[in-house]
Amino acid sequence: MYTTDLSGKDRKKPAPSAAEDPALLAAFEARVANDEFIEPKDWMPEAYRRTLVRQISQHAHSEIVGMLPEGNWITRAPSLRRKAILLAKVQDEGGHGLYLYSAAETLGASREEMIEALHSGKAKYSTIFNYPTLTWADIGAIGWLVDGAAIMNQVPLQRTSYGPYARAMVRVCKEESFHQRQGYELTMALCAGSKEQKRMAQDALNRWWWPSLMMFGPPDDKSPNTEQSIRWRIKRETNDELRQRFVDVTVPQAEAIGLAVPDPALKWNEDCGHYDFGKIDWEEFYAVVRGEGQVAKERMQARVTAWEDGAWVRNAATTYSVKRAAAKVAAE
Ligand code: FAQ
Repeated sequence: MYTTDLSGKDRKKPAPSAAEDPALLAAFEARVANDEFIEPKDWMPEAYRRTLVRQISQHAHSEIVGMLPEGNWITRAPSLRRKAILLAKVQDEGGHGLYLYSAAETLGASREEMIEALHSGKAKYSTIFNYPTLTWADIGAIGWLVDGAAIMNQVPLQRTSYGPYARAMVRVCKEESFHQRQGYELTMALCAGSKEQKRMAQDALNRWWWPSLMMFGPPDDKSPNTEQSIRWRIKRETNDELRQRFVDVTVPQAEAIGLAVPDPALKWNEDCGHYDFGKIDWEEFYAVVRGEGQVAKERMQARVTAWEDGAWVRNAATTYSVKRAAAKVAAE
């Protein structure tokens, strides 16, 4: 039920519409090739618009669902300092979701439609948020690895071809880079602590490493959207390129604090100047995408409950804004 189906049924493949004017299409492609931003009122191919709505709304859902694994630890943070940091971080993720929903709305998608697609299981969100946070060290691992992977993927998106998405990414990346550092700092503190704390940090790295590599999406030769998205400069780099960069940056960070990356095949390759790494379990990735993640049901139940419990707030805000507008008109 809570699936993010990859089977292809009901899938709207981006394909140029026969009705599209070749001159408009050529002008659009020239602007993209020239690295100009496409803005909401500009003409764009329908498949470009659909691809963006898909990617931006999935991204927004990931930010919102992504509040849950860490939100789970706010009441159990070990100090007031850590609690304040975690509260601020989780709130930032909520803010990212809101910018992203707004960016998708500029393409004609309604907020209700997007939320309904998430709650019904039609829309995807990142696989990473279907894993449980078992110990306090997981909060460090999420900041360090999950935010770290998110930044690696999102820095190039500051130059994505759709203006509102690119501009949202500028602020998101600034905040994500703080998140990454707080996660690494938390993990460093555990590694410099007792034996048991260091063991917890290692255990968290063991559990979050491979799912973090999966965040970048399927390998390039199995990624149906990459080629067209690169052509339209929606994506600026491929899934495999970004994944490799993440491994190259993160392995030395683990070594610096005395943690071992859980991959026996990991080896620096002098010839190409990158780390070689072991095989990713793509069966696990596709199973999580299908909705079989360890805590997928709990995640979606929590979102649906939050949406239903928050109905009165949305109603009150709407009623208040209608009243204010009416009072303004009456006063004019
Ligand atoms: N999970 O052809 P591709 C965060 C889907 S934000 C689930 O390669 P594409 C912040 C994909 O949608 C994390 N589904 O697709 C935070 C596609 O679906 P389709 C989210 C996945 O779009 C931190 C199908 O597989 N970031 O963490 C995943 O070209 C801490 C085929 O794949 C973004 O969304 C996955 N991991 O490339 C919050 C960034 N990977 O066509 C709280 C923006 C792929 O069946 C705490 N998105 N799929 O509908 C992107 O850059 C791209 O959409 C990719 C996928 C790279 C994720």
